[in-house]
Parts: sequence; C-alpha cells; structure tokens
Amino acid sequence: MASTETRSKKTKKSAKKKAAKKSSARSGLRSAGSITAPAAAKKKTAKKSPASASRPAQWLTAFPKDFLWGTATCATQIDGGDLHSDWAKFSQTPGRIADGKDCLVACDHWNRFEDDYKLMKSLSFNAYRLGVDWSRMEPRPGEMDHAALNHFRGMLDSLRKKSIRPLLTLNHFTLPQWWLERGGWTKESNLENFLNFVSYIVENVGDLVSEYTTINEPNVYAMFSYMDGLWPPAKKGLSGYFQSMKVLRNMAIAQGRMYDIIHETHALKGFARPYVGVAKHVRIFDPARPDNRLDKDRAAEAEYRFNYMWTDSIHDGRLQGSLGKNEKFHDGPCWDFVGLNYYSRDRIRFRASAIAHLFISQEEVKDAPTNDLGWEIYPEGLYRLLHQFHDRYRLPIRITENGIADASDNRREEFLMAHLQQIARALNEGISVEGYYYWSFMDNFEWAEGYGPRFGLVEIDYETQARKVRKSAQSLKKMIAQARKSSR
Ligand code: IFM
Repeated sequence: MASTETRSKKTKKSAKKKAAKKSSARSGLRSAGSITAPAAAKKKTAKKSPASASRPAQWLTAFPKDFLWGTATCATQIDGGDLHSDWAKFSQTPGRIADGKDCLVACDHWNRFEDDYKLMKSLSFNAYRLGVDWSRMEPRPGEMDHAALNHFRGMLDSLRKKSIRPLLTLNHFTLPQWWLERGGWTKESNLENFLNFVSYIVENVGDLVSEYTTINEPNVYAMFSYMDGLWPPAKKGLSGYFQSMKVLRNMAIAQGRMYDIIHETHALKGFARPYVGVAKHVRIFDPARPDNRLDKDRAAEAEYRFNYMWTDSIHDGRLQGSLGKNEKFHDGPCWDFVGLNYYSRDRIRFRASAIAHLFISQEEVKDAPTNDLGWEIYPEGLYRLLHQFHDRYRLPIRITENGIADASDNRREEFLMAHLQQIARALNEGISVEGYYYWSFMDNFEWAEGYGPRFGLVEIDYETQARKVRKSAQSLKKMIAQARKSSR
C-alpha cells in the first residue's frame, strides 16, 4: 500500500544513482541469495552457478516433473492496436507517462505472436500467463468484435500446438473507456457489463484454455487509480480512498460471480474442468524501526490491508475489513489456487501526516540491493510469503509474477536463481507450489513509467521491433533443463 507513495520519487532518484548503485546492488543480491539459500545449495552455488554447472545443483531437484515453467505478460503492455481502452486515452494525455510515450503500438505482439511464441518454445517454457483486453473484444457497449475474438483464438491455438499451457487473465488493470466513463469498478450495478464479457470469453475460448487468473492485482489497481492518482481515472485524496474501497468490494463480488460463471460454463459446454485463481500482488511489510511500536502497528495494518483483506474475503465468500460488514457474497471460497505476484519488501514507518494512507509511509531503501526502479530485492520474502499463504488458505500456489527491472541484464540471472532457491526451500518443506511465471517474457509498456523499465527475458528494440534473447534467458533455460533432468 505504502509503496505507491514513493514509487515515482524513487524512480527519479534511482535513475540518478543508477550507476553508483549497480555494483553494490549486485553484491548485495549475491549475499541475499546465499543467506537465504538452503545449506546444500550454498555449497553447490559457491563456486559455479547452476546455469553453468554440468551436474544439476542440489536445490533444483526440489522442482517436480510437472512443474510449470512459465512467463507472464499483459495484453495492454505488449499487444498494441487497441484504441478503445482507458489506457489508450490516458497514455496519450500529456504528462501522464514518464517518457511521454503511449501504449498504442507497444511490442506489436498482436501481429507478431507466432514468432514470439516460437521464441518462447525455444526457451523451453511449458506455461504462459497472458491476458485478453475487454476493450478490444467489446470496443463499444454491446458490440463484440468477432474478428478480434478469432484472432485471439488463433493465439491460444498456437500455444496449444506448442504444448505451452495458457493461464488466462480476464482483467489486467485496463478497461474499455466507455465502462470507465460509467464509473467502472466503483458501481456494483456496472458489474453486469463486465460479467457479460467474462461469459462471452469463457464460452468462446473455454475449449482452448482451462486455467484462469480472474483479476490481476486488485489492490494495486485500486491504489494507483483511486488513491494516488497515477492511473486512470486518476482519483486521489480522501474521496479517492473511499472509492478505492468500493472498487475492491466490487472486485470481490465479481470474483464470486466469475468463479461460478467459469465453472458452470465449462461444465455446460463439456470443456475441461477449469482451475481458477487470482494474481495477487503481495509484499513483505517490515517495520522500518524494528522495535518501534507505531512502526510495527502500521506494518501489520499495511500487511493485512494489502496482502490479506481482499483474499480473506474471497476465501470466505464474505466481505471483510473495509470491504463490508461480513456480508456473504459467495458460498465458500471462490478460488481454486492462490496466485502470488511478488517483487519486493516495504519498510514501514508511522507518519502522522499520511492521513489518506492511514499514517503508513514507506522508508527509502538504503541498505539493500534494488532493481532499476529502486525496489528492494529481497528473495527471502518469497519464502516467507509462501509459508504465510500456505498456512492461511491451504491451497496450491503459483508464482504468477516475479521479476526484475534490469536494463543491463547483469542482475537477472542471480535474481532468478535466488528466488527459485526460495521456492525450492518451500517445496522441500511440503508447500505445494505448482508453477513459476517470470515477469516478463519481453520488455513492455510499464504503465505510467513508460518503456524505460526493462523486465524482459527478451529485449525489445522499440524502433525496429527486433527481439533479442537476453543472456539471463539462456541461463534460465539451463536451470529449467537441469531441474527437469534431476526432478523426482
Ligand atoms: O508490469 C507490472 C504488471 O502489469 C503487474 N505486476 C507488476 C508488473 C511490474 O511492475
């Protein structure tokens, strides 16, 4: 929650400090990785990275044969060509995007998907989390674009032919501009439009996909769009805060309805049994001053509100915390698996002036490695969160996003290794982790930050649209091969 407050400030600062930070960030990450690595892994990785070792590193044996090795993307961030979304309009508004560029072309993936999927296959991935934009499918209310649907079916079919299992995200921030103008997620009465789109998609592609992440990062959307004014419709202040709670409440209600629609449609149409989760952005919240009572209290509040309030609601089928008064909206849990998007840790400090943020502020990272955006790199956080979510919900877990903005590609291999080691550690302790989807397959449009941050395993030259596989992607390919070779 508090991360937003300092995100844009940190981006600017990190650009200035980037060169100076690079070397310390690298060594810091190395130590973070080895501090948190299982003892056996420490020995193996001390001299040689597992990517270059001839014998598989011990920790890679933790990954089961059927583990899903994937990457993740989002339609708006890579596709291009969708003129009817709120982001098409917002990104063309002067002053909204850091580099002044819009998302109208992005990586032109909509036209280049076949080549991109071939590249994906060549890197050994067997899973892919992708999105479909509602604004592309229903550009005007009630007018479905059947040609766009057929094109999208072609994309799914191409994945199927390559034995890459799709995990489909039904809402990844972007909305049709017409729906936003009706009030978007703030009005419960609007949900009918969204659910019609969901039924349409599931009925028409359910033969090609059976795994869904319904909504991507509900909290991040509510925060950036309604509390911090950084994303459309750019609301903020106290009234924005109250609207953000309505957004989260309506998204939880939508989750219940989507869960039923997907399961019922698949049964009715004789499609494969579906598997439904969410992609939830989760963070570690630690007190900035470990012994300070107020910091500890605010860190616990941030953790509950950001990590758990929404997921507790969809797990119980009752609206919890600021989302409602425990009203029932669904018969029991409305997810089959937990999807975690993990990037970083926030150090939380009590701040009397942060009224609209419930006195929660985020301390700048000074003593730890960071990515190009200034986000702390903290691999052990993934292990801690895997334990917390496992203990709380007892459901299978997928890491639906985890990645690093690293334009130089100097830190990505170590980042991957350090985080995968934390997953191995959890697997060895009996936690069911089914898959890992690196964010992102390719560089892309990073929302209000524009095209600056480079998260991709594949580098994009936006002038020519040329794709170049990064060195770290080849290292990950080797890790996957070794894991497969050695898995139990
Ligand atoms: O690019 C985003 C994505 O859309 C949602 N999760 C975090 C990523 C990196 O910021």
